[in-house]
Amino acid sequence: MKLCRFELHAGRICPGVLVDDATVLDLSSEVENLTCLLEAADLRSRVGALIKQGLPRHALSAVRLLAPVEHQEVWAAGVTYLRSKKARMEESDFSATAYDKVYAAARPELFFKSLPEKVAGPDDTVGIRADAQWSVPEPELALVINSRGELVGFTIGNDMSSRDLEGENLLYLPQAKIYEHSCALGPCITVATSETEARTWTIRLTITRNGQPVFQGETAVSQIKRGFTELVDYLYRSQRFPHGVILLTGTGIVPPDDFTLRPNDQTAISISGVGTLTNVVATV
Ligand code: DO4
Ligand code: MG
Repeated sequence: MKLCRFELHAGRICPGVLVDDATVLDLSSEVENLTCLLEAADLRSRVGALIKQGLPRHALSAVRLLAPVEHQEVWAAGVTYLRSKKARMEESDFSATAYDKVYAAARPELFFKSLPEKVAGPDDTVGIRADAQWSVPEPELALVINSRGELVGFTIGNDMSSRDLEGENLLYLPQAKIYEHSCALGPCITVATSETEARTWTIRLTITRNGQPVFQGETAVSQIKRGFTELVDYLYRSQRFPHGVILLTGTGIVPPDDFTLRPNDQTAISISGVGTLTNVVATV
């Protein structure tokens, strides 16, 4: 079951279900927004019943998919894959041991990533900082969690990062991670799926320049070091999320050190079980 948000015509934003690759079911007459559904005690049966109701359907080509986030803050976990730890230790100097230590520590790295209204959706622009020289996308499985701390769905996240800023000094992490268009989510939220199932999924990244692929990488969700419940548990320690929260789970795909994104590059992140999130790069 894949939930989405879409714009039907200017300013009319609707919650929906992706029925297939070409059709979206319009839930707007029955449900106020996606958050109401994500908060439902019986999400699977609620969505199942809505699908059987004969609600209006639209061609996907006639609507614009939006980031599947409403009032949820977006957070991110870091250094959860060996690949991320190694790449970060290589790019940094005096802070290299911090990555080593956090990879092994009981407490994960968790950082604030984005306000919901700043998140880019499918086909929107993702940003590279004008004052950075080394920018990469970070393709990540994103957990969708409700206000009760229950993991209710999965989406795709892009944790855009300025590697030179982070590598120069770990205290620059907020600037390397949080700037205009630095976070993208979409195209939908897969619900009624277990962590066990999600751990069988593959994450793929393709970066295209002038129509040609310039980088392709792949990882398996099973390579993540930490359990999803463990990450959620730490995030909800001494903190409430009244609207729920989205948590990116870290990257396991890092392009080679001589690669940096350029304006007009296209990033396509695919996660089996969710779909593909495509964006175009621009300097911000
Ligand atoms: O430690 C800095 C950020 C790590 C991160 O974003 C990742 O591993 O995905
Ligand atoms: Mg990341």
